[in-house]
Order: sequence, then C-alpha cells, then structure tokens
Amino acid sequence: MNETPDLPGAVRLRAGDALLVVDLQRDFLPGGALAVPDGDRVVPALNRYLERFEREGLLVVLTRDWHPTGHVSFNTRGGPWPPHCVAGTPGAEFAPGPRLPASAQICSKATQPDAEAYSGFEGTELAASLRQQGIKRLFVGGLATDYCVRTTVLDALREGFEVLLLVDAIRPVEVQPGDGARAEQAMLQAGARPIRFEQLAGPGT
Ligand code: VGL
Ligand code: ZN
Repeated sequence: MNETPDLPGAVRLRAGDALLVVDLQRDFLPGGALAVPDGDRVVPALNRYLERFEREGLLVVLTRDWHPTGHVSFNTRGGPWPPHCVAGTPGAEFAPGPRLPASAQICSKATQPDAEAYSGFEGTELAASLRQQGIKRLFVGGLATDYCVRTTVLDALREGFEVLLLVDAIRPVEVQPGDGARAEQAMLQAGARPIRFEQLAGPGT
C-alpha cells in the first residue's frame, strides 16, 4: 500500500473542474518590471497542480496581462504601475519553469489602452467559454493575490462558478502591508474555499 488515505476535507477532482492560472508572466517574477515579492515561489507549487490536472485530462486556462504600449495603468500615463506585460514583449511571456500543458487555453486581458482590467473575466469571453466547456468548479492560483487573483476569484463567484483558492500557490504585491491577507479574507468571505495541494484526494506528484 503506497496510497495514503484521503484527508478529512479532501477534494476529489472530477469532470467540470478547471485549473485557472493567473498571470504567471516574467514581469511579475523577480527581475521583472513589476516583480511580486517571492513570486517565483508559486512556480513549483503550480507545477504540482498543472501536472495533476493534465494527467486527469482536465482543462487548464492561463490568463495573461496583455497591455498595449501606453496602457492607462502605466505610470507614464499617470497610472499606478511601471510599464509591464506589454503584448508581444519578453516581459509578457509566460514564466519559464511551469509545466504548461500544450492544451492549455490562453485568456488575454487588459488589452484596451484606456481601460484597466485586473480580472480575467473583465472584457473577455472567459465566463462563456468555461460554461460552454461544462466547467463548474475553478481552482485558482497565480499572481498577484491582491490584484488579479482577487478580482478574478470575485468575478468567478459572481458568475456562478464554485471557486477553490490555491492558498499555497498565490503571492501578493503588498503595496500596503496586509493587502495579501485582506485579499484572501475577501475571497473566502465571498465564498471561495481555501485548498492546499495535500488536500487533493489521490496520489501525490
Ligand atoms: C497585476 C498589477 C498590474 C496582476 C496586473 O496580475 O495582479 N497587478 N497588472
Ligand atoms: Zn497590468
């Protein structure tokens, strides 16, 4: 017997589940234009989930921040952020390291010059696309906890999806100390359920 028994509160993956990886892009990792502190720590964590979802034949969706040059969120235009994730540039590429399945679907967001869109659901076809593919439950991780993960999770819940927040695979920007913890609180309060990899039923990595 090398199978460990399921933990109480274990979550068993099933048809209708999808892994939603938020903005795992070079500019959000150490050395990038808008580096999230310890952002690279989510890579090995997400790899375990990516592998599991791929092995079980479940959908993986990757959102990406995909700004035009001169996006309204850039400090060059009076916005809060240094220019980052400009469409087609190296900084906007997916981070090296994560085992992104070839079958993963990509959702580009915040592509309009004059509108910020932190959430993967804002100004995209994501909700319709997930529904059309029969997705009911979303496992959400990535960067950053207090911006794009938070807004994506809150929108997912509003859209009627069940959300499991991968608390071992998210990291905050923390412009203000405590922003990460507050964002997690807000997501859980809105109905997201926290999960760690060890809680997934079945074999480990
Ligand atoms: C993000 C700030 C600006 C994020 C994107 O992915 O959380 N944060 N653009
Ligand atoms: Zn952005």
